[in-house]
Amino acid sequence: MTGVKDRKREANYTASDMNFKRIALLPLLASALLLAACGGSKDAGSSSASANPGDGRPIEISADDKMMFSLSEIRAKPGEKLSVTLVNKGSMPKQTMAHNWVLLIQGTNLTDFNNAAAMAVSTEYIPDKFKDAVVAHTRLLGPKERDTVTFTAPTTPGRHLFICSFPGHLQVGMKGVMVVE
Ligand SMILES: [Cu+2]
Repeated sequence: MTGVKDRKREANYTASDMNFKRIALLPLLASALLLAACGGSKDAGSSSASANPGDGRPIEISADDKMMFSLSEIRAKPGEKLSVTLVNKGSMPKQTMAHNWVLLIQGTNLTDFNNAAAMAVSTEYIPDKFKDAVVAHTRLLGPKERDTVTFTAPTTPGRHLFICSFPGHLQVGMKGVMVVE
């Protein structure tokens, strides 16, 4: 008699256990589907980036006519090899609205650099005089253009500023920081 009772109890347990599992699995399944969907779009992104390759850790930053970088902070390991891609998603003509991405060494006087950059039209606003202050920079990009620069992150831990050196853009906040740690 007791054996039957125990078996019944056991059956009840497994039934409720299965119900619980089914309920618990639902959100898991949903998130797995979401993950798969995100993974798919990520793959599409990286395959389009491979048209403009770089063998460092890929980092994509976009900018548009609102004069803001999509990333204000990039984290990197000292001396890490990085491939930074800048994408200009804007539509205004290059003469009035172009962007670049310029990473500066620590301690660069931003005002001095930016003033010199504004005069350096023939070198796409990268001033010769401050060449040593530039860790890496992309080309100057007009609408719908993109460029990748591959370089070694600074070996000195700390905060390293990056800017757009097109005249006037730093002043409205087109800058960010690479945190090396
Ligand atoms: Cu800009």
